[in-house]
Amino acid sequence: MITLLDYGAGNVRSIRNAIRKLGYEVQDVKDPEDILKAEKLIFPGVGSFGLVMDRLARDGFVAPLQERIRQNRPMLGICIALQAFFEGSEESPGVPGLGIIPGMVKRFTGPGLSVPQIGWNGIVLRKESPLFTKYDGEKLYFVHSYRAVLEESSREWILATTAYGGEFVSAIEKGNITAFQFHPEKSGKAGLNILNNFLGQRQEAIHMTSHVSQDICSTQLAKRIIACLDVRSNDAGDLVVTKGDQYDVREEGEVRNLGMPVDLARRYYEEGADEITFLNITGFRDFPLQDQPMLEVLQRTSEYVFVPLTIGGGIKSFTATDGRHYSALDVATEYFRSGADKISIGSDAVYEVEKFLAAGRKSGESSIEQISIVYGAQAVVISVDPRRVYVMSPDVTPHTTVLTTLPGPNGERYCWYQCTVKGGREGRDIDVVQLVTACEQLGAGEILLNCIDRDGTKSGFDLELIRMVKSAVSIPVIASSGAGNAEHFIEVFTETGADAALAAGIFHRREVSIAEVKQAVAAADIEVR
Ligand code: 1PR
Repeated sequence: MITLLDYGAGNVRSIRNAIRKLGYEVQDVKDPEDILKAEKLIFPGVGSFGLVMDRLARDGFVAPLQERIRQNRPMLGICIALQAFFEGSEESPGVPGLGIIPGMVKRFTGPGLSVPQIGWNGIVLRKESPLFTKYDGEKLYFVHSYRAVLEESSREWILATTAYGGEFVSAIEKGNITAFQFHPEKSGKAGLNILNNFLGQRQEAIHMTSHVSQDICSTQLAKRIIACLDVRSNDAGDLVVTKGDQYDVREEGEVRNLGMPVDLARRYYEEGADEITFLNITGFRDFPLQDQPMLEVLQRTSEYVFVPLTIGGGIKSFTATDGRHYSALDVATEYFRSGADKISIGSDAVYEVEKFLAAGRKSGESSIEQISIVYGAQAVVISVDPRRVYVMSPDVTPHTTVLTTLPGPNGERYCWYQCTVKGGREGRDIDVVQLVTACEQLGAGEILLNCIDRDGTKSGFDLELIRMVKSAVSIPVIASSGAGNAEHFIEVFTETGADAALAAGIFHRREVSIAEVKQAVAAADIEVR
């Protein structure tokens, strides 16, 4: 029996599912004494440092956690839980951590560094640990903007380090107490093995790993390959994966049906997808919390898929038919509790940025701000649906233009990228640079950059668009729309610096497999998992 400290933040369904998949029962901490009584305790951490510490303090969990650590009783912390061992974090000034390890957690900084770090990176083990039995050096999934820095005072705790804009502490361990900055429950089979070692570990039977290294840390964050599933109800009312050309998903009146969402997500997980994204493409006109099938898709997928899941479509505030009001945060919370690691906001982000630009200041009430404050920037993706608007000269528009190698229908050599809402149905007077820079200021952690002109065309990613957005923000950018073959992925990584590349059609139609894409990208000397 494993005891889980669920203090009500973020996606703890995935860790529950991972524990169950490995054959163990899970019980929850109900009151502070349970923390000391538990045989094995898992302390997951999702959200911001301040929020996690406030909730622990509110529920009276801080002292029992400190006591359990002092007693050296088996415990595994994940992500923010590792950071909570320190005295505090730059993320939440003035909020005390557990204070077990001296020092402060600091934000990633560095020229050209995408922050948050999102994706698969390696670890270098600095000492032996029973939790890394059978660990073969695989990359593991990280998602964070703050990290524990290496300091002499924390040396006895350091179990592993990772390089990202310098070396940071990616795992700590002392006796029976361990914590990871990465998410084992989201790190595929490698992560499940590590978790299994903790769950099955008996103190008298410790087999040490043989991978300890004293070398300088030289791990590298991989470029991610993401499979995207556009989901909607077909005319028979079934939730299906669909895909169109330039956002038109119908063929002779019928919605194209490319498979069932849970089955396809499982297939992509098995084939090595680094993440899975679901976009509920008609979410903008539905009441998302009444869309039970979509929540079920997420819940069922998270039983089988142990890489990050993003869900988008319909994340906005709304008033239900019974008059009850739901905020965008309420909607996002429901998705996180159903197994999502990140939510993606499309139309609502455009409306919020229009308000932000008109007011000239943050309101604190936008969906982006509210979700980011509670769940952290890394959980908030902005899905952008731009289309090209051609102009003869940059002077004729207030929008940021590019000199394009693909002139417009009348020979126009410049274009700007107009943001759209409602699945590309309506264009707004806002360009992609305005949108992404404002979203970054409001607290978004990642950009999912589609392109209506390229979507479904298999003609390659819009490199001009991606370069423009990549140079405008410091948060990670996922290139999307237009992948037609493996070379397109090499091209987008070498020519734009995109952090990840997403595709739909070629994977659904089995034209190119995820494994083939990864082999080709790796052969071009680009780091992949
Ligand atoms: O506005 O917050 O409700 O979110 C709606 C979401 O649904 C947005 O993320 C929007 O991009 C998406 N969406 C809406 N309508 C469509 C459509 O196709 N009719 N899909 C749509 C957009 C983009 C990707 C696609 C890639 C790769 N599709 O999902 O999978 O472009 O495609 P490809 O590799 O085949 O070229 P809200």
